[in-house]
Amino acid sequence: MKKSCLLLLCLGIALALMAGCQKKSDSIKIGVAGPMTGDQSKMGTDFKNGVSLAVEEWNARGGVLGKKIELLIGDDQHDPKQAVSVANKIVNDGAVGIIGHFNSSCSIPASDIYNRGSLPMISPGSTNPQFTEKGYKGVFRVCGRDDQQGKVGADFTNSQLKVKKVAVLHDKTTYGQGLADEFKKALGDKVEIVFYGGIIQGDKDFKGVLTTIREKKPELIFFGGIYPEMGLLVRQSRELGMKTPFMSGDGSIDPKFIEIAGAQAAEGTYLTFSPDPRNIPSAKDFISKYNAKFGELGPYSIYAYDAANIMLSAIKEANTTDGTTIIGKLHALEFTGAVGKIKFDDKGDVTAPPYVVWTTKDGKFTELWKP
Ligand code: ABU
Repeated sequence: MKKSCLLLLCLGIALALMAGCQKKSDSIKIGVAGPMTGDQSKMGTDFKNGVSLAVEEWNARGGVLGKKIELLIGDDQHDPKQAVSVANKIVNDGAVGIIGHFNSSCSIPASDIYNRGSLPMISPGSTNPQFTEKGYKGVFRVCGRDDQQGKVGADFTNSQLKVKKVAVLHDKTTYGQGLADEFKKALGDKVEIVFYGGIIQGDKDFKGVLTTIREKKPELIFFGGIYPEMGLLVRQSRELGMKTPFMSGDGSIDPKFIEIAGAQAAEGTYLTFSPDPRNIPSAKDFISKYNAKFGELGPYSIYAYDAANIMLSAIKEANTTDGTTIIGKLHALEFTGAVGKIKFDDKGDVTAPPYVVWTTKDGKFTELWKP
């Protein structure tokens, strides 16, 4: 009697496991990870929206490899430790590709986890050079790199602003300090760096450091960091009566920056970023669909959308969910997305990195200068 009960129990467990396996193979899972909550959640939400629009379109066409695509959403809260936990969970939950993360300080440690699982990752917005310098075959990004971005900012400063005294500030993160250093290096030695230093990400009062900077009389303040701190820096500098223009990178070009700084204080800020998608004919269809579903486009929404489409195209071409085969297809793919042609080099960087300089005018971002 005891033996038959045990047999029945084993049979039940085996059936349950089989049902689990069956359920697992019903869909193809794609991860999307970034700061979904917290002060940078606008960027994470932009990622999620762009990727979910792409997935919705693929599913309407029947999915990929004959299966529906399921989205696994990971919230790293722009915390490197949390990013590693998120990466482990996404791998364990059976994702075959990942779109993310946003912060370089998250993408870099998370790439160790995805690489171990032979899982391809495409970041829409991690720009620190180190991200693609680890030699991982499965690491890609559809944005440019901070050595390219910093140089464009410096070229603009030297050729257009022609200033001779610059203050360089950063948020001590992989991205922020990395970009500030690339900008400073590319400025060359004809420009005097009258201040160089870091703030703490998450702090709210920067009047101390701004007062120190004011005493040095810079003609430009460069900030390597993200829009929450950039907004406060610009607002508080104006409250101190400072008129010095600011420059920053792609991490600050979000409407939240203008909202935090105030339109008047933000006016005339310079920002390096990719060209305006509103001027790219191939982006029109995506923009109108995105606007109808989610409202205004975020800076990285279109890059997340293209990253998801590239990943799904590679899975389709690979005709398998095997990570190594998908990675091979990603390296070979010549993709035409909403932002135009995208092709990866051996490192996983885009072969044509586009950086231009934007400015803020009447409370809006507008493209100003092309190198
Ligand atoms: N590239 C903008 C900020 C994200 C990052 O690279 O950390």
